[in-house]
Amino acid sequence: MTTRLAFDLGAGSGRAVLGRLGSRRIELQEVHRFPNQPVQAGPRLHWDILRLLHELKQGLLQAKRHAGQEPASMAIDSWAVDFGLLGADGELLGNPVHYRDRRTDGVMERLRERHGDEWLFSRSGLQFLPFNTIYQLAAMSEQGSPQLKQAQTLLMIPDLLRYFLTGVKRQEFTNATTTGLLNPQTRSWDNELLKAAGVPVRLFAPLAQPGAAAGELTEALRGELGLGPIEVLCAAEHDTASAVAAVPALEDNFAYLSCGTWSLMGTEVPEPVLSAEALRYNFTNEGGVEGSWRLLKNIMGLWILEETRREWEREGHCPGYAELLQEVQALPAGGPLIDPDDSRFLHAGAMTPRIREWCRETGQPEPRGYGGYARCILESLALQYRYIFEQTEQASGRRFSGLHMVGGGIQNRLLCQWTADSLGLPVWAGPAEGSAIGNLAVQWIAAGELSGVREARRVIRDSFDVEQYEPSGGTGTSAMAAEAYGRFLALKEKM
Ligand code: LRH
Repeated sequence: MTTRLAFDLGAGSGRAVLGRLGSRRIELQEVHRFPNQPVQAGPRLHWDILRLLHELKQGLLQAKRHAGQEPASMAIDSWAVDFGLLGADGELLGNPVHYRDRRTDGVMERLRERHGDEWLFSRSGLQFLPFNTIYQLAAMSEQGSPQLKQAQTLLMIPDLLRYFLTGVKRQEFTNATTTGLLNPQTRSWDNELLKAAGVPVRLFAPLAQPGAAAGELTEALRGELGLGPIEVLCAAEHDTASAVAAVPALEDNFAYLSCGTWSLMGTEVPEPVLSAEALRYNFTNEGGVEGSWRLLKNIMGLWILEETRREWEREGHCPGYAELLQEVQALPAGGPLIDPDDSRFLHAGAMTPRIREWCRETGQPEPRGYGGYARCILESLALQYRYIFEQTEQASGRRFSGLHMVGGGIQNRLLCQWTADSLGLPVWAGPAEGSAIGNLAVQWIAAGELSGVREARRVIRDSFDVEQYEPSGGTGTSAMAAEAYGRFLALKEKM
């Protein structure tokens, strides 16, 4: 049985996962886990890219130690939209900047004004999010960035880390579809969009598909780590693309929610949906495995709770997760709600003042105590899931009989239950390691050990527990869930 290695990097942590594929069964072994801590340096919020490279090296060593030999292949997936720029000599010109940095403030608005939403959306198929790569690059261009002037190659985060390991520069397709610079109809970089953003065309090369070969570990690195050769592949390098490839759905028409720092909700479609409705709802089209597209929306996700907990930690006390959820459950329904997708919740920093502000502006009482804030955030998320679920049905012209949830966020069982209650439909939760499994699945498909995504999903379904949550009180939304949703919509209207 061969072992293969997935590196899955999230906005808060990363992991190295060994995968073994037996007779129609997958076994996973997490061999290394590490924090991914952004660093504020002067005015800029950065990713600590060299630390991440260091952790990848540790992961490679741990993989060999656990498997007793080098894995047959490895691939990397990570969060989308961020990148590094290389100079003519192949050196990294600057430390990659975090998508939550404020350098893009106002940039998207200016581009939308200048070119119009219809034009931008019809060419890129992407939802308007201020941190999309196109706006990050436009910000650099507007500011006359010397780095951008010097740059010869742009590499997205997994491309860049893979380049550090192999010396091979390849831009991978699924992550490229999150930039806002790719045309989903031609499936390649769009020169008009590049021109509109003031981005040099020379930074972009033909794209590599998920599963494509991307070199081997360099000899220097093998010497440094004492490792033999390891084949390096492109995964579906956007973590959401990997996560959705691992949704254990057996039907073609299904709704998913990839639940982590972000909540990504949508459905898989054979062609990008560039309709007026998709634009009005601000949906996105992101490229997936085997030519599929994800019609989806970013929902602010567990980020608000994670950031609130960091705020409490800075203040000296934060209840543990289990304790916090107990407090949440002890509180009565009918407490204050927020719109989790209000842009004020996007940036890092203290969240509770922003939550209080939102409550004040909408005439609601402030949340009280740790449990009050956590309840407000989680209940609002579950309600926003229903809101976007209904929009997904409308934008895709489909009806769904339930929702597949994957990703680390499903460990929050209360959120899964409230999502089922809010939708009035079953939720199928699992697996939690969606992105790492999808990353491995692409490697198995590339090696001919699985025939394609359809088979991969079947094997994933046979290998991992999927927990079913039924709406409390039976199918259909309960009176309580309906009341909360009505109140939620009325509050959104006010803003
Ligand atoms: C989730 C994710 C999401 C992007 C965001 C930047 O990790 O990749 O799909 O929109 O990070």
